[in-house]
Amino acid sequence: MNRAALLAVPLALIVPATATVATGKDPSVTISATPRPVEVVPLPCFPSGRLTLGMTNTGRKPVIADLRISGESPLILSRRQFSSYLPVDQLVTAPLDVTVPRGTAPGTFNVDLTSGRDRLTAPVTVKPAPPKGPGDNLLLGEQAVASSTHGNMKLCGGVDGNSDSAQWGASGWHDATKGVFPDTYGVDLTGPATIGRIELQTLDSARYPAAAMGLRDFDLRIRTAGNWITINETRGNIQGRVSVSFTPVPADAVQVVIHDANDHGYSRLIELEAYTN
Ligand SMILES: [Ca+2]
Repeated sequence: MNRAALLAVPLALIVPATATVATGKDPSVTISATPRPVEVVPLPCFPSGRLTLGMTNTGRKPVIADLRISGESPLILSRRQFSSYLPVDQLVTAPLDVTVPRGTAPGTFNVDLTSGRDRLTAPVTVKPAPPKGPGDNLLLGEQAVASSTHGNMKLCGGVDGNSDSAQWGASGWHDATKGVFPDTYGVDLTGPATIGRIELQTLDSARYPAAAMGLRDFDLRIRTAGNWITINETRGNIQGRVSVSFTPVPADAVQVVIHDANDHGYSRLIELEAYTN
């Protein structure tokens, strides 16, 4: 055997090993989903059910894995697939938002998750919609409408039932047109309601007091039979919570028109509420 042939032997042994570099389908992926069950409320702006999907590669080599997602009717899923590169033994996660149409009756429905040979069923519990009687907040979870919404905020943040300024980042709304007014935020109701009180919570925390960052000048309006009626004009506000009572009127929409904020920047609203009495 000459020198070249001796060198060739170990090379030939290496080749089969390098040919088995990770491919797409690995049976060693385990699926996770939390929480189980996840709860949803059948209103468009009520905080939706959010599942955190996870895949963990329990094999010996990195893989690219696909998680296929399907849901029982009437569940509406924000995604049908989650694909990711998976290093060994590292949980990789992605959110799955689950909603149901307005009027869906309470019950439990399943989301099915499949990746390779692993399968997981994540139950979704549909809760009853909150009551909308005379003493209840008629705007809670209803479809919000705004002139604009900043990319860091949620359109639904002003009607999600959370009026805590400390959770402003997660549960508030502000517009996307810094220093430009007016801005509008409101709710289109699905049926006529009688409204006699509107409450508004603007940003008001120890760090960001209303007098520095809150809504300053604004009008409260109600649409009745297609016509907007201004029921209140507030100017120079420095309060965090503003409550305005008036003779109840039939309403099919409620809106706040913001003309200025105390920092002259954004229109920051934590919660808008409306009651019959
Ligand atoms: Ca809120």
